[in-house]
Amino acid sequence: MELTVDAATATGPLEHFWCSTGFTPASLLLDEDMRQQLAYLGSVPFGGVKYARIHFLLELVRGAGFYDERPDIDWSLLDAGLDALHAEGLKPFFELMGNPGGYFDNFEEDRQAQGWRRFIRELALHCIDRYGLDEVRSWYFETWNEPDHGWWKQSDRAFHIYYDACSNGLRDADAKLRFGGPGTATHMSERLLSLLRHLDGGSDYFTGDRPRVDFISVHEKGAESSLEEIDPDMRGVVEREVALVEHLRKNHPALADVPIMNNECDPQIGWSQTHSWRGRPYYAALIARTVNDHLRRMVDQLGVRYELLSNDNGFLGFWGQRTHLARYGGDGPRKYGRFEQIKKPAHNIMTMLALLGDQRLAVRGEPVLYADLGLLATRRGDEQVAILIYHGRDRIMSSGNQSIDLAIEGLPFDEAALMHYRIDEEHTNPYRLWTAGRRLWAQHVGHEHAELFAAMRNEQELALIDGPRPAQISGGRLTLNLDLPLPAVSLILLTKKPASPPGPVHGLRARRYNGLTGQTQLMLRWHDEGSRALHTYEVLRTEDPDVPPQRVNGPDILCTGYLHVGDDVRGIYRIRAVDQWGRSGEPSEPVHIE
Ligand code: 8U8
Repeated sequence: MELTVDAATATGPLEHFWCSTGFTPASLLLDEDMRQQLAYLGSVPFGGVKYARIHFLLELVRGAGFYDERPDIDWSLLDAGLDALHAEGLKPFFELMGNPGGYFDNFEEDRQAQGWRRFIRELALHCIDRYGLDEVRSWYFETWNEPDHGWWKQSDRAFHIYYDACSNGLRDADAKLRFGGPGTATHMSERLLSLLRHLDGGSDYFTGDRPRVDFISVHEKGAESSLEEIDPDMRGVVEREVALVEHLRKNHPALADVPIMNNECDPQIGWSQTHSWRGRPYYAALIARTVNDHLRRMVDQLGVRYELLSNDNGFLGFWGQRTHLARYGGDGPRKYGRFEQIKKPAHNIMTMLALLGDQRLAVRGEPVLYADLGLLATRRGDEQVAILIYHGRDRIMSSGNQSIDLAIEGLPFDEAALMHYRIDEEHTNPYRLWTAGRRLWAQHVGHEHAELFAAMRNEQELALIDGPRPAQISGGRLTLNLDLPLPAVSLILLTKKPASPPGPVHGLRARRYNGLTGQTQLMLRWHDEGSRALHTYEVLRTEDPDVPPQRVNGPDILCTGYLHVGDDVRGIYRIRAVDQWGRSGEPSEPVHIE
C-alpha cells in the first residue's frame, strides 16, 4: 500500500474533540483508587483527557428546604469530589442528575420546577466561587443521563420543565455556561425527538421564549450488552449519528447548526462485562479508527460541528472491563485502599492522539471511508508533522499485516528528528505479561508479585520502536516503510529542532498510595508548558542532597505523572524534561519525601 502525505497542504483545523471519558457513580470520586486513576487521566499530555462525564454528581449534595427561597445546602461532598478532579487538571462534564434531599420527583409541580431552577443557580454560583468563572465556563452542563432508559422516572412534560429549569438556573448564574443534552441511549428515541420538538417550536416554561441549547448529545454504541464475543459495529455508530444529523436538517433546520456529541461512544454496551479485547491493542485501534471515521464522515462530508466524542471508559475495573486501567484489588482490599493499577492500550491511545497537530494534511492514496486501515496526518505550525496510522477492524478475532510505503512530501524543514511510537500485540501491551505471569496469581496479590507488576509498569508506557534519530529528508521529502499488524496503531513524529532546550517543569507534587504487594506507591504529578520536542521526562531522586540524583523511571515517559513504586520510596525528587536531541531542561523544584 502506498500513502503520500502532502505536508505543504493543510486541509483545515483539527479540533481534539475526543479528549473525554466518563464513569459512574459520582461517589467513586471520594475513593483512593479513583483518585489515582484521575492522576493518570490528568497526566495525559496536552490535555489529552480533559473531561470526565459522571452520573449522579448531585447525589453528593445534601440539604433541606429546596422548595424555599433560601435552601440550606451542604456542598461538602460535591466539593471533595470536584476538588479531586480539579487537583488532577480535569474538568467535569456535569450531568445535572440526582435528587438532593429527595425533593425532586415531579417537575410538573411548579414549586419543584422553581426549586430546581434556584438549586441549579446556587450550584453554578457555588462552582464559580470555588473554581473561577473562566474555569466553569469551560465545563459542559448536561441533562440527566439517558432519560429514555429508566434513569428518568417522570413524564415527558416533566423532562421539558426540568430542562428549562436547568437552562435558566445556569443562566441566572452566568449567561455563558454551556448547556445541552439529552444524552439518550436509544437511537432516535421518543424522548430525544420530543426534546427536539420542545427546542424547535416549544416554549421555555419560565420565560415563554424559545428554549436554548448549546449542544445535542446522544449515545450510540457498537454492540449490545452481552457476555458473548460480539463484533462491534463502529461504522454503524457513525451512520446512526449521521441519521440524527439528517433528521435535524430535514425536520429542524433551526437546530441544524447546533454542535453534536456522542458522549458514550463505546464499542459495546455493558462496561462491567468482561471482554478481553478491552484490555488489548484491539480497543486502542478501534478508538483511533472511530475518531478518524467521525472526522471524515461528520466533519468533512457533512460539515457537522462535532463538539465531543467520549468513550465512557473511566470506570474502575479489570482487564476485560471498559476502563483505562486494569485495577487489581477485590472488594476486600478495596475497602482498605490497597490496589495496583496498570495502564491499558485504551489509555495510551489518548496520549498518541494528544500528540497530533492542530491542522490536518492532505493525503494521496487514502483508503476509503471505514476501511480497516487509515491515517490521520497533521502538523503543528512549521515545527512538527504528526501522522497516526491505525489498523483496526469491526471484527474482534482477526489478524494480519499490511506493509505500507509512506511518503511525506512538502515538509517545511530539511532537518528533523523522527520518532515512531507503536501500540500492538508486542508493544505497549502489558496484558500479555499478565497472561504469561498470572500463574503466580492466587487469591491474593502479595510481595511475591512485585516483579510482575514492575514488569507490567515497564510495558505500560507508549513504546518507541524507532528514534529518536535524524530523519532522512531530501528536498522536503521523506519515505518510510512500515509493517502494520492488525490490530495496531503507529504514531510518527517529525520534529524540527527548537532553538532552545525544554523549559523547566513546574508544580511538582506527590501523593502516596498503598499497593497490594506491600510496596509503597508515590504518584508524582507536574505541570509543563509542553515542549512538542519532548523525548522523555526524567524522574530524579537522591536520598542525600550531597549525592547527585539518579533517574528512577525505567521507561521513557511522555505523561506529566509517574508512579514510583518500591520498598524505599523516599528522598528528594525532581523532574526534568529531555528533548529528542538529548538536551535537558531545568529540573523542577524538589519535593521531599520522608
Ligand atoms: C440499551 C441498553 C441495554 C442494556 O442492557 O444496558 C444499557 C445500559 C443500555 C443502555 C444504556 C446503559 O447505560 C449506559 O451505558 C453503560 C454501559 O455500561 O454501556 C454505561 O457506560 C453508562 O454509564 C450508562 O449511561
